[in-house]
Amino acid sequence: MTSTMLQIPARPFPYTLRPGLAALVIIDMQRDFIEPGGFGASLGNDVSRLQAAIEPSRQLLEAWRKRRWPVLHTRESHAPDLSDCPPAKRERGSPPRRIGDPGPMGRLLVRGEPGSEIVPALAPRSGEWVIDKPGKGAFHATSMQALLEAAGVTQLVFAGVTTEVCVQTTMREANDRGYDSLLVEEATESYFPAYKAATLEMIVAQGGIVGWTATLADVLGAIGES
Ligand code: TIU
Repeated sequence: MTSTMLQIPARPFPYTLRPGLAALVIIDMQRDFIEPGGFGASLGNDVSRLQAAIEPSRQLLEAWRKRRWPVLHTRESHAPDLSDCPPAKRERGSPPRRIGDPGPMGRLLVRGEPGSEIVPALAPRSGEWVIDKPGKGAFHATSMQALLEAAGVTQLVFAGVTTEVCVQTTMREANDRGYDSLLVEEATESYFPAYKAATLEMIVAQGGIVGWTATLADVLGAIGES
């Protein structure tokens, strides 16, 4: 860990990254959202769009790992008995398969099932935090805040899916808890391009009301990764 601060060109203004105190938070890069036959597909989405976020997220992950900076992965998932899944979440709408129903990757959004796993390119390694979360926000009903506080993490750099659902919800939760949050543009994706674009704008509006956005090249360049 070093105390030298790094300036990342960002919107709405440069982001000052404190090496070692900024965790990379990769939201829900699970097969259930990215591959056919999972939860995202059951909601009627074209899941192929989300694959674009894998390689940029992998480059961030590699950069953080190389520097031994903290990394946190999240998985939206439920206990096998669905005791942590509010009926309102399971019963909403009329999807062909609901949370907990069997599919080609096992039971949808259930912990331990193949679909719940993070895609192989981003698989967590030992020493990295993995948070299973029942909600869209990663702070809700998890140990995330306690874990970050215990480690002295004060900043969060975000990647993952989907931009306007779990990523934005978690960034807003983080903002209210005092974390400076930066979203890396190419490392996040949505099933709806317009919603991704709108979310990036919402984050930086009003002087960074939620946080910052930056390009992958600007983040990697600022931390010395060519
Ligand atoms: N449906 C959708 O866009 N997202 C989710 O349900 N969860 C996450 O964003 N991870």
